[in-house]
Amino acid sequence: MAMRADWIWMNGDLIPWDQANVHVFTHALHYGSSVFEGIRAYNTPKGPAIFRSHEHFRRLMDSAKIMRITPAPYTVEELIEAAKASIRANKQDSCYIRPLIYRGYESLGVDGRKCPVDVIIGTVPWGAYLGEEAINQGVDVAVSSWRRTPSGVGAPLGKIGGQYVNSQFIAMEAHDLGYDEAISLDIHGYVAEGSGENLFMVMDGVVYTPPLATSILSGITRDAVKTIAHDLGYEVKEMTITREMLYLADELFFTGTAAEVTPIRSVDRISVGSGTRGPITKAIQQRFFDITAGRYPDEHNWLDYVYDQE
Ligand code: PPE
Repeated sequence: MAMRADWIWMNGDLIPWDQANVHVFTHALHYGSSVFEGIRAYNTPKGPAIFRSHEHFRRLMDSAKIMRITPAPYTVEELIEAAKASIRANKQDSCYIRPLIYRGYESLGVDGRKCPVDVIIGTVPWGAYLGEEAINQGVDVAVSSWRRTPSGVGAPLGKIGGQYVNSQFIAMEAHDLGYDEAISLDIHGYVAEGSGENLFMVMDGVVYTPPLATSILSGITRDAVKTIAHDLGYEVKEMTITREMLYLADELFFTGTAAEVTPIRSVDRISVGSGTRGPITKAIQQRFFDITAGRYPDEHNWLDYVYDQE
């Protein structure tokens, strides 16, 4: 069934889902001139809470700046309020929030800056990205034959619609070959990330993740997981990672808003460690899910409640 909700926020108003349409000459549809976010709101004992709302909407503004959609038509605070209004209107306990800023309908031509800037925020149900089972059992991945779009060709730090053609190549190839997902390498052959997730590696008790300069998105879950790993007493390092390190790693896992923390149990059909979820992955997952469920104290102020707290 199609992903949907009753109401969607569009250009300042909450409107019925089925009325949120665009013209087929919308610039973004032809040229990928859009920027977006993916954010989760979690069900907690104090009602739905948006995970790291400010960081996500600030990154949306950063993407807009890279895409030369300036000035942004709304502030971070206005967009957070709009997302909350949509969650309330849809009576959602938890959801996936998809803000999208895009060049609308005016005329063709690659430089779309004559086209209007339109903004939507949809809040929709979305379960485990790589399947419920994947959270416990892990996923089987391959190293993609597609390289990640490098900086200077694209702008990997921007979450820009058109750049997700590269992600689609990576994901489609992986699925056609019978894998759940793939790990892309950057243009130099160093490990970058998944099609829609950042990557972490555990080796001899140390937690590693590739640096921003390896053509990755600056993931907000990546940042949260670095903090959690540190809180749990693990050493966390950014390190350039090579393909064969993936084969020798004790543990590997993906992080992302949609993927949350998902273990990787094999790469190129080679088992990662014991071939099951590793203990450090499990501990990090547990803390992540405890915080987002409101079961563990929100020490880093990551939860933004949708309803006013007494
Ligand atoms: N890298 C890429 C390329 C990416 O798209 C995402 C998010 C991440 C890393 C992780 O970033 P963060 O969510 O801030 O931890 N991918 C979004 C889109 C998924 C989709 O299929 O759409 C997401 O997870 O919401």
